[in-house]
Amino acid sequence: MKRIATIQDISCVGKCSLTVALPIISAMGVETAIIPTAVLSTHTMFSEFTCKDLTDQIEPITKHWKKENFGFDALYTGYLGSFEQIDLMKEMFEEFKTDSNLIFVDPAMADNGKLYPAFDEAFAKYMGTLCAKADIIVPNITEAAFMTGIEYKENYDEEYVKTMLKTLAAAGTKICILTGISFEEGVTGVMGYDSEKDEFYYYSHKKHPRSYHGTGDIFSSTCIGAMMNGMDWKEAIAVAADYTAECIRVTYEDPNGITYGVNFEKVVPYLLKRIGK
Ligand code: PXL
Repeated sequence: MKRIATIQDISCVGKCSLTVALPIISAMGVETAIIPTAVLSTHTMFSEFTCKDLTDQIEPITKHWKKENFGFDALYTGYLGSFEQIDLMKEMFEEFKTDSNLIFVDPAMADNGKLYPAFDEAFAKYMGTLCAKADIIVPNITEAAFMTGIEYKENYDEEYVKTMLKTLAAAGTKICILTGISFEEGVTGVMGYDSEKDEFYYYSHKKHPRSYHGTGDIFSSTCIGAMMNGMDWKEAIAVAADYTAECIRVTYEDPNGITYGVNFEKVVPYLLKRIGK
């Protein structure tokens, strides 16, 4: 059985970060070790929330893991709360990187042209230095714009997206994936770039008329889960995009649906079928 470690916060209500990563990746048949970086009452898009920072637990946990000789087929970081946590992730990558495992970074920090409430531009740039150390990254256009310094645009063409991907890759990442890429009305998708092969790949699907919080985390978790199931990055982003879109569809079609996240739980059977389980 494959084993990964994912490092991100627990938002107790909010269906994002660890509360989606753990169930989704586990359901895909992959052992999922976690390091909670903070415990919040909800994600930060609510008007108020509590937050207990757990930065001081990260090093003791990784030290113990090292002592036990634990190894991981992938390390996956999501929402991180501070420069110090980014530095600790860099150290963790050094400690746990092998010739065959995968470092996967989702720089979860912004969307729709804006940084999440807890962050500023300096933090976004610093997250870029963590992305540079990853094998695969999955920013949206907003996050990529903040990290590269390329102007954020709502309307763009293929050239803009390809330039963004090449700029991200030039910083050091092998495979860069941009999420939420739409070139036409009613259609959205993801575009990836493999810098070693100098190869682009775009996967698109119907765009649903609503967006929800936490879907980036669902995409990332599914993507790493699919890769741990032997899929290459192109197959993995297609599965992840389809599952995320299904999660959105069932949520807005639910007359009593919540608004702060998606009903990803309902669509787990679809996901397992999609990966042949
Ligand atoms: O889904 C990203 C995310 C994760 N964790 C926390 C968040 C957010 C987005 O706002 O606030 C705490």
